[in-house]
Amino acid sequence: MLTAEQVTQTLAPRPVRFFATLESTNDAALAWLHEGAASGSVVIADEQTRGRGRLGRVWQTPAGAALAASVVLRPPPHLLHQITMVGALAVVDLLDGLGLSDVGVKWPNDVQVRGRKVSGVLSEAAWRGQNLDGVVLGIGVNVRVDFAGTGLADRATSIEMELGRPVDRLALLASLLDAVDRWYDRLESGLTFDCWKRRLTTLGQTVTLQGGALVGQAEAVDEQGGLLVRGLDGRLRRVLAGDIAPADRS
Ligand code: BT5
Repeated sequence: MLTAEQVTQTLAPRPVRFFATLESTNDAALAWLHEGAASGSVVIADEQTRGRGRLGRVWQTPAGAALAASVVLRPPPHLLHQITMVGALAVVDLLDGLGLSDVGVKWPNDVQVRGRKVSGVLSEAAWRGQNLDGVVLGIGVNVRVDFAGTGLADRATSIEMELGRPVDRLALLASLLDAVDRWYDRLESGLTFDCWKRRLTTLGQTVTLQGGALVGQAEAVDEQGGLLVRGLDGRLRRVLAGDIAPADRS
């Protein structure tokens, strides 16, 4: 189990709110953002009871087995769409740093090892009228989640399972947040999009989107994170949010 003392000491001087159990770190971070949290402030939970994926889906975070972190960021509005890329690239760095191979990003927000999902990223923006107040970058990473016998057994994995050895969750958390800082600080450089694109495993694949309404070839991505799909009719369509099948059956 992570404890508040360990986490706050390890991450100091970063402002931290730690919870042994919480519904969702993204909700707590959004509330803190509205209270005026500084950019870089982070909410951590050892366990989430109502972790959220996209489109109201559930993200599992059992106690003692994963990382669940939500970072408050205050980017300029034109870079908002790249915050999810920052999260995915931070996880990729973490996994590369552990020596894992076959690490890639499945559009738009899954980080996979050998084609299995080890991490998910959910960014949620907060607006004040027309103005961007900030964004919460939520990252979930499976460290030793046991998916055996669950519906996710054949498409989710954990770091320890892939590495075949135990890892220190606290050290991983610190490395993950350092990586978030590094990619966030580089946002203005224009590198983020190129690096994210390079790690995407989706380009060139035949994809099925929108529940089968769109089938085609994933040709390209744009700087907003949109996916350009060449349909069977030859037309190029842009998809901003969605899931691609068959690899994703969520
Ligand atoms: C995501 O959604 O992948 C974004 C997940 C973001 C989770 C973080 S944890 C910290 C922060 N606080 C929150 O409440 N959320 C964020 P999506 O692409 O919609 O994928 C969700 C789907 O992934 C589910 O429908 C399942 O099929 C699958 N799934 C659920 N839990 C998983 C897990 N632990 N590992 C792998 N796959 C999982």
